[in-house]
Amino acid sequence: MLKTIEEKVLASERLTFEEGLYLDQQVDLLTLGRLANIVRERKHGNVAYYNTNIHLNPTNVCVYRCRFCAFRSDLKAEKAYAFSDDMLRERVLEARAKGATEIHVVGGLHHQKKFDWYVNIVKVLHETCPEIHIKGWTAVEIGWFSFITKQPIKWVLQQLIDAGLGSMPGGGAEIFHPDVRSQLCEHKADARNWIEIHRTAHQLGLRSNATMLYGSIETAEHRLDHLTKLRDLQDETGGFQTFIPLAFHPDNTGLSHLPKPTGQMDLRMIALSRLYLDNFDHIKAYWIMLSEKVAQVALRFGADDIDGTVVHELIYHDAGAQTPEGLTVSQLHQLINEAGRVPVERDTLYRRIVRDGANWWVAGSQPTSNLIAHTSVV
Ligand code: V47
Ligand code: SF4
Repeated sequence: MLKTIEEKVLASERLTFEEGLYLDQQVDLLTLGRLANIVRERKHGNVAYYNTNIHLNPTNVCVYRCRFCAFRSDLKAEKAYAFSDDMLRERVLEARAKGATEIHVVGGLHHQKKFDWYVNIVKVLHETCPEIHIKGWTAVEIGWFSFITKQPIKWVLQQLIDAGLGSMPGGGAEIFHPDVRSQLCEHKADARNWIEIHRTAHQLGLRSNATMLYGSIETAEHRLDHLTKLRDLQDETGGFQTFIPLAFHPDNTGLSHLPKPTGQMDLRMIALSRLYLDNFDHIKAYWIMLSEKVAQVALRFGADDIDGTVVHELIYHDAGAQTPEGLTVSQLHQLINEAGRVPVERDTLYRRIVRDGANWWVAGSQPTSNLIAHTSVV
Protein backbone atom coordinates (compact mmCIF):
# COMPACT_ATOMS: atom_id res chain seq x y z
CA MET A 1 0.00 0.00 0.00
CA LEU A 2 2.90 2.40 0.74
CA LYS A 3 4.06 2.30 -2.89
CA THR A 4 0.57 3.24 -4.13
CA ILE A 5 0.36 6.05 -1.57
CA GLU A 6 3.76 7.36 -2.56
CA GLU A 7 2.78 7.36 -6.25
CA LYS A 8 -0.46 9.16 -5.43
CA VAL A 9 1.36 11.80 -3.37
CA LEU A 10 3.79 12.42 -6.23
CA ALA A 11 0.90 12.65 -8.71
CA SER A 12 -1.14 14.95 -6.39
CA GLU A 13 -3.94 12.41 -6.16
CA ARG A 14 -6.38 12.16 -3.27
CA LEU A 15 -5.84 9.47 -0.62
CA THR A 16 -8.67 7.15 0.42
CA PHE A 17 -9.91 6.58 3.98
CA GLU A 18 -8.04 3.22 4.09
CA GLU A 19 -4.84 4.84 2.86
CA GLY A 20 -5.17 7.53 5.52
CA LEU A 21 -5.66 4.84 8.15
CA TYR A 22 -2.62 3.00 6.89
CA LEU A 23 -0.52 6.18 7.11
CA ASP A 24 -1.78 6.83 10.63
CA GLN A 25 -1.17 3.31 11.88
CA GLN A 26 1.49 1.58 9.81
CA VAL A 27 3.94 4.03 8.28
CA ASP A 28 7.07 5.05 10.16
CA LEU A 29 7.50 8.67 11.21
CA LEU A 30 10.29 9.60 8.81
CA THR A 31 8.50 8.19 5.75
CA LEU A 32 5.33 10.01 6.78
CA GLY A 33 7.28 13.24 7.24
CA ARG A 34 9.15 12.87 3.94
CA LEU A 35 5.88 12.43 2.02
CA ALA A 36 4.15 15.31 3.82
CA ASN A 37 7.12 17.55 3.15
CA ILE A 38 6.75 16.92 -0.60
CA VAL A 39 3.19 18.27 -0.48
CA ARG A 40 4.15 21.12 1.84
CA GLU A 41 6.97 22.28 -0.42
CA ARG A 42 4.85 21.88 -3.56
CA LYS A 43 2.26 24.24 -2.04
CA HIS A 44 4.50 26.74 -0.25
CA GLY A 45 8.13 26.24 -1.28
CA ASN A 46 10.38 27.25 1.57
CA VAL A 47 8.04 29.80 3.12
CA ALA A 48 6.74 29.49 6.70
CA TYR A 49 3.94 31.84 7.71
CA TYR A 50 3.40 33.56 11.03
CA ASN A 51 1.24 36.46 12.16
CA THR A 52 1.36 39.23 14.73
CA ASN A 53 -1.64 38.58 16.92
CA ILE A 54 -3.01 38.71 20.42
CA HIS A 55 -5.51 36.51 22.27
CA LEU A 56 -8.58 37.56 24.21
CA ASN A 57 -10.77 35.17 26.20
CA PRO A 58 -13.60 37.50 27.33
CA THR A 59 -14.91 35.08 29.96
CA ASN A 60 -13.96 31.69 31.38
CA VAL A 61 -17.44 31.09 32.79
CA CYS A 62 -19.03 28.25 30.85
CA VAL A 63 -22.28 26.33 31.00
CA TYR A 64 -20.58 23.26 29.53
CA ARG A 65 -18.15 20.90 31.23
CA CYS A 66 -16.01 19.42 28.47
CA ARG A 67 -13.85 16.75 30.10
CA PHE A 68 -10.68 17.95 28.39
CA CYS A 69 -11.08 21.60 29.40
CA ALA A 70 -9.02 23.19 32.20
CA PHE A 71 -9.95 26.74 31.23
CA ARG A 72 -13.65 26.86 32.13
CA SER A 73 -14.98 28.12 35.45
CA ASP A 74 -18.21 27.80 37.39
CA LEU A 75 -20.18 31.04 37.68
CA LYS A 76 -19.48 31.47 41.38
CA ALA A 77 -15.91 30.14 41.45
CA GLU A 78 -13.05 32.36 42.55
CA LYS A 79 -11.33 32.17 39.18
CA ALA A 80 -14.48 33.27 37.26
CA TYR A 81 -14.07 36.48 35.25
CA ALA A 82 -15.76 38.47 32.49
CA PHE A 83 -14.23 41.40 30.61
CA SER A 84 -15.72 44.89 30.90
CA ASP A 85 -15.75 47.29 27.93
CA ASP A 86 -12.72 49.09 29.41
CA MET A 87 -10.80 45.84 29.64
CA LEU A 88 -11.68 45.06 26.02
CA ARG A 89 -10.44 48.48 24.90
CA GLU A 90 -7.26 48.06 26.88
CA ARG A 91 -6.56 44.66 25.28
CA VAL A 92 -7.15 45.80 21.70
CA LEU A 93 -5.10 48.96 22.24
CA GLU A 94 -2.33 46.73 23.55
CA ALA A 95 -2.69 44.71 20.33
CA ARG A 96 -2.33 47.90 18.26
CA ALA A 97 0.68 49.02 20.29
CA LYS A 98 2.33 45.67 19.61
CA GLY A 99 1.64 45.98 15.86
CA ALA A 100 -0.90 43.13 15.84
CA THR A 101 -2.99 42.60 12.71
CA GLU A 102 -5.34 40.11 14.39
CA ILE A 103 -7.16 39.57 17.66
CA HIS A 104 -8.20 35.97 18.37
CA VAL A 105 -11.35 35.90 20.52
CA VAL A 106 -12.81 32.75 22.10
CA GLY A 107 -14.17 31.98 25.53
CA GLY A 108 -16.75 30.23 27.64
CA LEU A 109 -20.54 30.30 27.30
CA HIS A 110 -21.53 32.49 30.22
CA HIS A 111 -24.76 31.45 31.98
CA GLN A 112 -25.99 35.01 32.46
CA LYS A 113 -24.77 36.89 29.40
CA LYS A 114 -27.19 37.62 26.60
CA PHE A 115 -26.24 37.58 22.92
CA ASP A 116 -25.95 41.40 23.01
CA TRP A 117 -22.98 41.05 25.37
CA TYR A 118 -21.08 39.01 22.78
CA VAL A 119 -22.05 41.32 19.90
CA ASN A 120 -20.92 44.27 21.98
CA ILE A 121 -17.47 42.68 22.45
CA VAL A 122 -16.99 42.60 18.67
CA LYS A 123 -18.34 46.16 18.37
CA VAL A 124 -16.06 47.60 21.05
CA LEU A 125 -12.98 45.91 19.61
CA HIS A 126 -13.83 46.94 16.06
CA GLU A 127 -14.73 50.54 16.90
CA THR A 128 -11.57 50.97 18.99
CA CYS A 129 -9.17 49.53 16.39
CA PRO A 130 -10.94 48.97 13.05
CA GLU A 131 -7.69 47.97 11.33
CA ILE A 132 -7.31 44.86 13.51
CA HIS A 133 -8.97 41.73 12.12
CA ILE A 134 -11.30 40.01 14.60
CA LYS A 135 -11.09 36.22 14.32
CA GLY A 136 -13.69 35.23 16.85
CA TRP A 137 -16.21 32.75 18.25
CA THR A 138 -16.02 29.05 17.53
CA ALA A 139 -18.91 27.12 16.02
CA VAL A 140 -19.79 25.99 19.56
CA GLU A 141 -20.29 29.60 20.61
CA ILE A 142 -22.26 30.42 17.47
CA GLY A 143 -24.48 27.40 18.18
CA TRP A 144 -25.02 28.67 21.74
CA PHE A 145 -25.95 32.15 20.48
CA SER A 146 -28.49 30.60 18.15
CA PHE A 147 -29.89 28.58 21.07
CA ILE A 148 -30.23 31.56 23.44
CA THR A 149 -31.67 33.92 20.82
CA LYS A 150 -33.82 31.24 19.16
CA GLN A 151 -32.62 32.69 15.85
CA PRO A 152 -31.11 30.85 12.87
CA ILE A 153 -27.31 30.52 12.54
CA LYS A 154 -27.35 32.83 9.53
CA TRP A 155 -28.97 35.62 11.54
CA VAL A 156 -26.48 35.19 14.41
CA LEU A 157 -23.49 35.30 12.08
CA GLN A 158 -24.87 38.33 10.23
CA GLN A 159 -25.21 40.30 13.50
CA LEU A 160 -21.58 39.51 14.32
CA ILE A 161 -20.38 40.37 10.81
CA ASP A 162 -22.25 43.68 10.98
CA ALA A 163 -20.52 44.38 14.31
CA GLY A 164 -17.06 43.79 12.77
CA LEU A 165 -16.32 40.05 12.87
CA GLY A 166 -13.70 39.16 10.23
CA SER A 167 -13.44 35.35 10.38
CA MET A 168 -13.94 32.31 12.62
CA PRO A 169 -11.36 30.20 14.42
CA GLY A 170 -11.45 26.41 14.16
CA GLY A 171 -12.08 25.40 17.78
CA GLY A 172 -14.86 23.26 19.17
CA ALA A 173 -14.47 20.52 16.57
CA GLU A 174 -12.76 18.10 19.01
CA ILE A 175 -13.50 14.65 17.53
CA PHE A 176 -16.68 14.49 15.46
CA HIS A 177 -17.43 10.79 15.92
CA PRO A 178 -20.36 10.40 18.36
CA ASP A 179 -18.69 7.53 20.26
CA VAL A 180 -15.91 9.91 21.31
CA ARG A 181 -17.86 13.16 21.37
CA SER A 182 -20.42 11.73 23.78
CA GLN A 183 -17.58 11.04 26.22
CA LEU A 184 -15.65 14.29 25.75
CA CYS A 185 -18.38 16.90 25.47
CA GLU A 186 -21.80 15.36 25.11
CA HIS A 187 -23.90 18.52 25.38
CA LYS A 188 -22.22 20.89 23.00
CA ALA A 189 -22.70 21.34 19.25
CA ASP A 190 -22.42 17.94 17.56
CA ALA A 191 -20.60 17.22 14.30
CA ARG A 192 -23.64 18.03 12.19
CA ASN A 193 -24.08 21.40 13.89
CA TRP A 194 -20.38 22.27 13.78
CA ILE A 195 -20.29 21.54 10.06
CA GLU A 196 -23.54 23.36 9.32
CA ILE A 197 -22.29 26.46 11.15
CA HIS A 198 -19.05 26.55 9.15
CA ARG A 199 -21.00 25.89 5.94
CA THR A 200 -23.25 28.87 6.71
CA ALA A 201 -20.27 31.06 7.59
CA HIS A 202 -18.62 30.19 4.28
CA GLN A 203 -21.85 30.95 2.42
CA LEU A 204 -21.87 34.39 4.05
CA GLY A 205 -18.30 34.98 2.84
CA LEU A 206 -16.55 34.39 6.18
CA ARG A 207 -13.38 32.31 6.06
CA SER A 208 -12.77 29.90 8.92
CA ASN A 209 -10.30 27.39 10.29
CA ALA A 210 -10.72 23.79 11.39
CA THR A 211 -9.19 21.76 14.22
CA MET A 212 -9.06 18.24 15.63
CA LEU A 213 -8.31 17.44 19.26
CA TYR A 214 -6.10 14.32 19.15
CA GLY A 215 -4.39 12.15 21.71
CA SER A 216 -7.17 11.64 24.26
CA ILE A 217 -9.52 8.66 23.90
CA GLU A 218 -9.98 8.50 20.12
CA THR A 219 -8.75 5.83 17.72
CA ALA A 220 -7.20 6.22 14.26
CA GLU A 221 -10.61 5.44 12.69
CA HIS A 222 -12.15 8.36 14.59
CA ARG A 223 -9.37 10.67 13.40
CA LEU A 224 -9.82 9.65 9.78
CA ASP A 225 -13.59 10.03 10.06
CA HIS A 226 -13.02 13.56 11.37
CA LEU A 227 -10.57 14.52 8.62
CA THR A 228 -12.88 13.07 5.96
CA LYS A 229 -15.81 15.21 7.15
CA LEU A 230 -13.62 18.33 6.98
CA ARG A 231 -12.30 17.42 3.53
CA ASP A 232 -15.87 16.89 2.28
CA LEU A 233 -17.03 20.30 3.52
CA GLN A 234 -13.97 21.95 2.02
CA ASP A 235 -14.81 20.34 -1.36
CA GLU A 236 -18.24 21.88 -1.09
CA THR A 237 -17.41 25.43 0.09
CA GLY A 238 -13.64 26.06 -0.16
CA GLY A 239 -14.05 28.31 2.88
CA PHE A 240 -11.46 26.77 5.22
CA GLN A 241 -8.09 28.43 5.36
CA THR A 242 -6.03 26.29 7.68
CA PHE A 243 -6.20 23.06 9.63
CA ILE A 244 -4.77 22.91 13.15
CA PRO A 245 -4.29 19.55 14.85
CA LEU A 246 -4.63 20.25 18.61
CA ALA A 247 -2.67 18.04 21.02
CA PHE A 248 -4.59 17.01 24.13
CA HIS A 249 -3.19 18.63 27.30
CA PRO A 250 -4.33 16.63 30.36
CA ASP A 251 -3.35 18.77 33.39
CA ASN A 252 -6.25 20.06 35.51
CA THR A 253 -8.82 18.37 33.24
CA GLY A 254 -11.33 15.58 33.81
CA LEU A 255 -8.95 13.34 31.85
CA SER A 256 -5.81 14.10 33.83
CA HIS A 257 -5.06 10.39 34.18
CA LEU A 258 -4.27 10.20 30.45
CA PRO A 259 -0.74 10.85 29.18
CA LYS A 260 -0.01 13.85 26.96
CA PRO A 261 0.59 12.88 23.31
CA THR A 262 4.28 12.37 22.51
CA GLY A 263 6.32 14.51 20.12
CA GLN A 264 6.20 11.56 17.74
CA MET A 265 2.39 11.67 17.70
CA ASP A 266 2.39 15.45 17.28
CA LEU A 267 4.54 15.18 14.16
CA ARG A 268 2.52 12.26 12.83
CA MET A 269 -0.72 14.28 13.09
CA ILE A 270 0.81 17.24 11.27
CA ALA A 271 2.09 14.97 8.49
CA LEU A 272 -1.10 12.91 8.23
CA SER A 273 -3.28 16.00 7.96
CA ARG A 274 -1.00 17.52 5.29
CA LEU A 275 -1.28 14.35 3.23
CA TYR A 276 -4.99 13.70 3.72
CA LEU A 277 -6.39 17.25 3.56
CA ASP A 278 -5.32 17.86 -0.02
CA ASN A 279 -7.83 20.70 -0.42
CA PHE A 280 -6.61 22.73 2.60
CA ASP A 281 -4.01 25.35 1.72
CA HIS A 282 -2.41 25.52 5.15
CA ILE A 283 -1.49 23.25 8.05
CA LYS A 284 -0.69 25.08 11.26
CA ALA A 285 1.84 23.88 13.87
CA TYR A 286 0.49 25.91 16.80
CA TRP A 287 3.73 26.48 18.71
CA ILE A 288 1.95 27.30 22.01
CA MET A 289 0.63 23.78 22.13
CA LEU A 290 3.46 21.85 20.46
CA SER A 291 6.40 23.70 22.06
CA GLU A 292 8.74 25.82 19.98
CA LYS A 293 11.01 22.84 19.34
CA VAL A 294 8.36 20.49 17.98
CA ALA A 295 6.84 23.36 15.95
CA GLN A 296 10.25 23.92 14.32
CA VAL A 297 10.53 20.27 13.31
CA ALA A 298 6.89 20.30 12.17
CA LEU A 299 7.87 22.84 9.49
CA ARG A 300 9.68 19.87 7.82
CA PHE A 301 6.81 17.42 8.46
CA GLY A 302 4.01 19.17 6.56
CA ALA A 303 3.30 22.41 8.42
CA ASP A 304 3.68 25.79 6.70
CA ASP A 305 2.40 28.03 9.52
CA ILE A 306 3.21 28.38 13.21
CA ASP A 307 0.46 30.83 14.27
CA GLY A 308 1.71 34.04 15.83
CA THR A 309 3.03 36.10 18.67
CA VAL A 310 -0.16 35.15 20.62
CA VAL A 311 0.34 36.88 24.06
CA HIS A 312 -2.14 36.16 26.90
CA GLU A 313 -2.79 32.47 26.05
CA LEU A 314 -4.92 30.78 28.74
CA ILE A 315 -6.55 27.64 27.34
CA TYR A 316 -3.35 25.58 26.98
CA HIS A 317 -1.55 27.12 29.94
CA ASP A 318 -4.42 26.25 32.27
CA ALA A 319 -4.04 22.68 30.96
CA GLY A 320 -0.33 22.47 31.67
CA ALA A 321 1.44 23.94 28.60
CA GLN A 322 5.02 24.89 29.51
CA THR A 323 5.53 27.24 26.58
CA PRO A 324 5.77 31.03 27.05
CA GLU A 325 2.44 32.90 26.80
CA GLY A 326 3.78 34.75 23.80
CA LEU A 327 6.83 35.18 21.53
CA THR A 328 8.22 38.30 19.91
CA VAL A 329 8.44 38.63 16.14
CA SER A 330 12.22 38.28 16.31
CA GLN A 331 11.86 35.05 18.31
CA LEU A 332 9.42 33.73 15.69
CA HIS A 333 11.88 34.67 12.94
CA GLN A 334 14.67 32.88 14.73
CA LEU A 335 12.52 29.79 15.23
CA ILE A 336 11.60 29.67 11.52
CA ASN A 337 15.09 30.53 10.25
CA GLU A 338 16.67 27.83 12.40
CA ALA A 339 14.29 25.33 10.79
CA GLY A 340 15.71 26.37 7.40
CA ARG A 341 12.52 28.08 6.27
CA VAL A 342 11.86 31.67 5.22
CA PRO A 343 9.58 33.62 7.61
CA VAL A 344 6.74 35.50 5.95
CA GLU A 345 4.32 37.59 7.96
CA ARG A 346 0.69 37.10 6.91
CA ASP A 347 -2.59 38.57 8.03
CA THR A 348 -5.52 36.35 9.06
CA LEU A 349 -6.49 35.88 5.40
CA TYR A 350 -2.92 34.86 4.44
CA ARG A 351 -2.13 38.13 2.65
CA ARG A 352 1.47 39.21 3.08
CA ILE A 353 2.10 42.05 5.51
CA VAL A 354 4.65 44.73 4.73
CA ARG A 355 6.21 46.74 7.53
CA ASP A 356 8.17 49.93 7.44
CA GLY A 357 9.23 50.99 10.88
CA ALA A 358 6.08 51.32 12.93
CA ASN A 359 3.72 51.17 9.90
CA TRP A 360 2.20 48.05 8.38
CA TRP A 361 -0.04 47.33 5.43
CA VAL A 362 -1.18 44.44 3.22
CA ALA A 363 1.20 43.82 0.30
CA GLY A 364 -0.19 45.25 -2.91
CA SER A 365 -2.10 48.06 -1.18
CA GLN A 366 0.21 51.05 -1.18
CA PRO A 367 0.38 52.98 2.10
CA THR A 368 -0.80 56.27 0.70
CA SER A 369 -2.93 57.31 3.64
CA ASN A 370 -3.51 56.52 7.26
CA LEU A 371 -6.48 54.44 6.21
CA ILE A 372 -4.24 51.66 5.00
CA ALA A 373 -0.95 52.28 6.76
CA HIS A 374 -1.34 51.34 10.39
CA THR A 375 0.99 52.46 13.08
CA SER A 376 2.38 50.24 15.77
CA VAL A 377 4.74 50.84 18.62
CA VAL A 378 7.58 48.33 18.29
O1 V47 B 1 -12.09 24.52 21.17
C1 V47 B 1 -9.39 23.05 25.02
C2 V47 B 1 -9.17 22.94 22.50
C3 V47 B 1 -9.71 24.83 21.37
C4 V47 B 1 -7.84 21.65 25.57
O2 V47 B 1 -8.36 28.85 14.47
C5 V47 B 1 -7.86 21.77 24.19
O3 V47 B 1 -6.44 29.84 14.31
C6 V47 B 1 -6.12 20.30 24.03
O4 V47 B 1 -9.37 26.29 18.59
N1 V47 B 1 -6.05 20.13 25.38
C7 V47 B 1 -9.46 26.32 21.36
N2 V47 B 1 -7.00 21.10 23.41
C8 V47 B 1 -8.18 26.66 20.62
C9 V47 B 1 -8.39 26.76 19.13
C10 V47 B 1 -7.40 27.49 18.31
C11 V47 B 1 -6.14 27.74 18.82
C12 V47 B 1 -5.23 28.44 18.02
C13 V47 B 1 -5.59 28.89 16.77
C14 V47 B 1 -6.86 28.62 16.28
C15 V47 B 1 -7.26 29.13 14.93
C16 V47 B 1 -7.78 27.91 17.04
O5 V47 B 1 -8.73 24.24 22.17
C17 V47 B 1 -10.99 24.34 21.97
C18 V47 B 1 -10.66 22.90 22.19
O6 V47 B 1 -10.83 22.21 20.98
N3 V47 B 1 -8.84 22.63 23.87
N4 V47 B 1 -8.79 22.47 26.08
C19 V47 B 1 -6.90 20.78 26.20
N5 V47 B 1 -6.84 20.58 27.51
FE1 SF4 C 1 -16.71 25.51 27.78
FE2 SF4 C 1 -15.17 25.57 25.60
FE3 SF4 C 1 -14.20 24.62 27.90
FE4 SF4 C 1 -16.04 23.21 26.60
S1 SF4 C 1 -13.94 23.69 25.81
S2 SF4 C 1 -16.03 23.66 28.80
S3 SF4 C 1 -17.31 24.83 25.70
S4 SF4 C 1 -14.83 26.73 27.52
